[in-house]
Amino acid sequence: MQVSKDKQWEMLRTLLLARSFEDALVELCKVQGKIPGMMILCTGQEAVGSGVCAALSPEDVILTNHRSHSHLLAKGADPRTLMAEIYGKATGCNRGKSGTLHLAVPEVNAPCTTTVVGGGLPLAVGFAFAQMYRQERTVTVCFFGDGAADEGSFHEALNLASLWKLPVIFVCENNLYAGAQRYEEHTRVQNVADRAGAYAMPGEIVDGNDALAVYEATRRARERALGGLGPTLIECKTYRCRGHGESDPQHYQPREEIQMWTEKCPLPRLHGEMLAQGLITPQELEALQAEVDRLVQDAVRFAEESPYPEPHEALEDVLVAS
Ligand SMILES: Cc1ncc(C[n+]2csc(CCOP(=O)(O)OP(=O)(O)O)c2C)c(N)n1
Repeated sequence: MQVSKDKQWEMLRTLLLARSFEDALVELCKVQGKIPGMMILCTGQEAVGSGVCAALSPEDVILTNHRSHSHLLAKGADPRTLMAEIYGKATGCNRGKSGTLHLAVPEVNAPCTTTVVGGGLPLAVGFAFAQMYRQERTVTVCFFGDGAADEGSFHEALNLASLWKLPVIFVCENNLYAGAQRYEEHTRVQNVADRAGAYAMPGEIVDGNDALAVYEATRRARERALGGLGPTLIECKTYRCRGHGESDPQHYQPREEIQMWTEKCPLPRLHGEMLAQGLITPQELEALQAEVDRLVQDAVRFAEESPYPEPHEALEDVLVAS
């Protein structure tokens, strides 16, 4: 099916925005030293967030992991409050308490980021159960890595979602590495999608650097879920072009491998196809790039000019168990 011009523009915009946002983060944390703590980026993997979120409605829920920036931006998170949060500022989407690793943007139905590897999967089952119970016409998407597919939570979540035919889409971003471990070092199962059969659900493999393919697979899985047929597992084959985090020198990733995947970058892939089909002109592409760069610069300015939280706010909005 031909993906509409508007959808392709939407995906291109979120791809460019995510890349520009994270390029700014590299500069801010590695060069300028302005952002402390761990910085985990999705450079090269942006087509997964863009393609998936373009197939969702605003009411659909996403649960994401430590590599969340492109998922959240593609779901519609405000770059200003996201950037301010990453700076730890009071104007951030979580008032400076989450930083980059625990971002939550409930206003776009991205209620939490969990950095517990595999932790999002059972939560997604719970959200999808609530959607079904309330008879909503919405779905839940769970983004997770190939490493998470080896956690017990993955298997429990898929089993229950299948048993109860829940409206959930499991999106595995197989970027070939889990930390410093290559895919073959943590499982003998060739494809994560092969595991879907064990839970009587479809398992689809898509080129994770092709936003259009990811969009189409998600659209089909969403229709299936809304039709009461239950969950789908989508494995997006992609690559982690940077280290696990920005302090990781990537000694274990062969240079030629990084180079090969850099050449498969999802951004030129989409705009190359759009240019070839006459869906965008070179001038429009330049203007779109300038627009997202302006948004990111504005977000950085907003974050820098914002105050840090006051010490007395430390115990506000936190759960205190007694
Ligand atoms: C339960 C748990 N075990 C270990 C870790 C440490 N850890 C953080 S990220 C990561 C690798 C995760 O790999 P993957 O799921 O493939 O996601 P990717 O980082 O490749 O996006 C590990 C082991 C953790 N956060 N949680």
